[in-house]
Amino acid sequence: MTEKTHKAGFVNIIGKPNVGKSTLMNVLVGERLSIISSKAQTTRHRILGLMNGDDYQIVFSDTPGMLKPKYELHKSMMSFVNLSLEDADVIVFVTDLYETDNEIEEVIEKINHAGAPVLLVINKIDLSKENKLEEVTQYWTERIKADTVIPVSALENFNIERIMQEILDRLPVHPPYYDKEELTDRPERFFASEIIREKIFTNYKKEIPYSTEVAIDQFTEDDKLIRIRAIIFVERSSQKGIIIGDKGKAIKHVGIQSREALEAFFGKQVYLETHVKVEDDWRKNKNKLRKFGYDQ
Ligand code: GDP
Ligand code: K
Ligand code: MG
Repeated sequence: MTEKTHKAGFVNIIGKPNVGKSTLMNVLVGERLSIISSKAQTTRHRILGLMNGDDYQIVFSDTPGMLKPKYELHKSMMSFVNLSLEDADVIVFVTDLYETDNEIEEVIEKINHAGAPVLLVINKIDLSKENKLEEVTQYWTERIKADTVIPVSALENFNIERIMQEILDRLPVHPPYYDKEELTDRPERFFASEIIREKIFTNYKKEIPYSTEVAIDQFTEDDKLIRIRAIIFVERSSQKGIIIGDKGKAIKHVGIQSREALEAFFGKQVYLETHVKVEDDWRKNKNKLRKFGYDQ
C-alpha cells in the first residue's frame, strides 16, 4: 500500500426508523456496535464504526431514524442526521419493503441535493412476497436519485458484499482518518450505557424505553474484571416503579441480560450495579440533554 492509493471516506447510513440501519451497520462492521430493537427510535446518537482494510478505511455512521421532531431530544437526533448528510462521501439510504416517504420529504430533498452518491438499499427482502421488491424499487427510485439499488437482508447476511463493493468503488483516495487499529470513535462507557439501554428497550413497553436514559457513573477495569455502575434515569416516579418491578424482578432481569451482553462485548467478566433515579422531563430540557451527551 502507498499513500497515493489508500482510500478512505465517510459512509453514512440513513433512513426511517426501524428499517434495519443499525443491524446493517453491525453486519458491515462485523461488530455489534449499534443497539437494535424492534422499536422505532432506539438509536439516539450518531455512532461511528470503522472498517479497516490494507488499503482502505470506511468510516460508517449509523444515525437515528429520520422523523419529524416532536420534542427537544428529537431535535438533537435529527441534527445528527443532517450533520451526517453534510460530511458524507457515500450515502447509504436504507428502506425496507413497507416504509414510505411520509414525514421525511424534506430530508429526501436534502439527500438528493447532498452531492454524494446515494446507494439505495432495500432491506428485509427475506420477508419479500412476489412482485413486492419490484414495486418498492420503483417507488423509491422515483423519489431518491440513487446511483444503484441493492436489495439485501441484513438479518440473513444476504448481498452485504455487494454493498461493500459498491462503497469501495466510490470511496475517495485519502489517508485514513482514524487509527487503523480502532473499531469506533466512542469510549467504552458509551457502549456500556447503550447496551443497557438496549435491554431496557427490549424489556419494557410503551413510553418506558423512550423516557429512559442511562448514565455510567463508574467504569473501572483490572486484569480480570470490569466494574460498572449505571444510573437509569426516568422522567417520573411512577416510571421508576415500573423499571424496578414487583419485588425488583424487572430490574434484576435487565441487570442479568445487560451483564451477559456487556461480557460478550468487552470479552471480560463484568460486575454491574444499577440504580434508578428520576430526572423530571429530561427529554424536554436542553440542559439536561446536554448533560446526557446530546450536544448538537
Ligand atoms: P433501525 O431503527 O433502522 O436502526 O433498525 P434496527 O436495526 O434497530 O432493526 C429494527 C428491527 O428490524 C429489528 O427487530 C431487527 O431485528 C429487524 N431487522 C433488521 N434487518 C432485518 C432483515 O434484513 N430482515 C428482517 N426480517 N428483519 C430485520
Ligand atoms: K429500531
Ligand atoms: Mg438504529
